[in-house]
Amino acid sequence: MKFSNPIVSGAYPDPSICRVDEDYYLVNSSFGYFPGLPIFHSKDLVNWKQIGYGLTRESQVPLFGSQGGSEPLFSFMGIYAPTIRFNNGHFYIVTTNTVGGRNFMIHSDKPEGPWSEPIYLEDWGGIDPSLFFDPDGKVFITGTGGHLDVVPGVYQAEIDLSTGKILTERKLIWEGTGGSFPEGPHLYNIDNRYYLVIAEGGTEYGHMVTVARSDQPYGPFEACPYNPVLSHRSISHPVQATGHVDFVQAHDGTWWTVLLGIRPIGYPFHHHLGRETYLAPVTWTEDGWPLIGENGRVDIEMEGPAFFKEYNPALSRFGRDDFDSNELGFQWNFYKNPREHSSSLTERKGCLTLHGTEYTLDDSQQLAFVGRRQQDFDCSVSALMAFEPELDGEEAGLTVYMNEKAHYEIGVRNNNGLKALFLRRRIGSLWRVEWENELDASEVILNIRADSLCYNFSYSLPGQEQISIGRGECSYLATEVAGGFTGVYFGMYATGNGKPSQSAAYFKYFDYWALPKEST
Ligand code: 6LW
Repeated sequence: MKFSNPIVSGAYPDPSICRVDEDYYLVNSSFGYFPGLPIFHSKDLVNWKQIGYGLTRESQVPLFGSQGGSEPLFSFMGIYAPTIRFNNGHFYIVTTNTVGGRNFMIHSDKPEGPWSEPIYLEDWGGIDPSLFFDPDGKVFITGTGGHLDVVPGVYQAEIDLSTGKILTERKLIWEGTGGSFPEGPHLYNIDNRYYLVIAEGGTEYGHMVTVARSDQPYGPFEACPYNPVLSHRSISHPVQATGHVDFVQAHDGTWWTVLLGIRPIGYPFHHHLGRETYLAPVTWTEDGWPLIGENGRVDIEMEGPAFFKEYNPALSRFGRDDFDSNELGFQWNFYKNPREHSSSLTERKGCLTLHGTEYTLDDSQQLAFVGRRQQDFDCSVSALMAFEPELDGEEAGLTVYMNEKAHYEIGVRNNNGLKALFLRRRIGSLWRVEWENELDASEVILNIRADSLCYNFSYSLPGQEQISIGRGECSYLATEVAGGFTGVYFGMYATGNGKPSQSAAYFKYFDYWALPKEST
């Protein structure tokens, strides 16, 4: 049966996968969002349900801190490219927190968590760490990049799993085939040979996957004659930038890979939903090399595994959250570790309450923000908000948030004593309130309707019709313009604009619906 890519849409890049009998587990990068490391479960490689997060406590993942240096964008920092593996009854994830620049490992016996405190790898720099359990009992860490590396390439050493101690010299095992940024490596032992699978060309339009193999875990590695075994560079295809794979052998013996890809629009290409997770078959040549997809191409529609029978409608990502539960669903993220008491589901029953901190959406800091990824080009978002901003500067609303330098808001604020509804856009150093009007109502419904080109903003007072107040182009929030590694989030936020807010914002519901293409 055919399935549709991406299998996990929206900003879920750098996928890593493992299998335990007939259960599959997937993890993605999470950058500056909290909780970190979303973990998904599947029985058929196509239907994925989020079951938890690897990083749920600030002690595991400090994401705030001083920006330092002349870094132009801070929000792309945080949790990068994890690897998940299962060995001997235990799950392991190894990853990098680029805020602080350290690699670490967490473990758990239950993939849904809770996961352990981080075990920091004191002598292991760079990014994209991976674990490999050798049949002879040794455990290897493989990774890339980092200021310690004179030569860009894939580095490897033995590691003590319980302490994180690096036991042997860090050795360069492969430089790749000459593409930029050899990264995202994973080592596998397949039919008694060691296969090293990496990404090259950077995570943009030159992205590709190359393979090498050896009889020994440290090489010498022989490059696959069919490299790159995956790349969409320079081809006309709705999916671009494919790469960063992780292989899995399914319980029926077939081979599959997860990978990241983007769905760009316009010309020149730009994409704003971030890098998403795709699935593709892996087949083996007679001379023992893996090929990905159809001749190195991965399509939107592909033939699924034989054990994929149907889509599970219960996994729909659409609907209303009326905040009746005492815990946020897995779709929700904070931006950075949330400040204590900045959000609550119990303070006013049936509402998400936000208390603005001093930070604004222009600061890559602990602002009061609860958001979810945009996962569909054509979609609508609405939230009913009750907010009485008593002091000048206090504001709350809905944001279409790419990063601290690229975001659009529809919100309510106290502007010199006047309660006003506004639409504001920030694009790089350009910043403008596009529309503002006095609001004489205690509750307002804020609406965003997206298509692949524009966000349309409107509001309504309960029981009244929608009033359109303006629009903002998707292209200015695209990665190609805004930078970074993430994708657009729809967020509820509050801020005191330089001082903690005295007035709470109450969100009574939040809707997220996909729209049919024609209706936008
Ligand atoms: C990740 C690197 C990459 O560490 O982008 O696509 C970086 N590849 O492997 C951040 O996602």
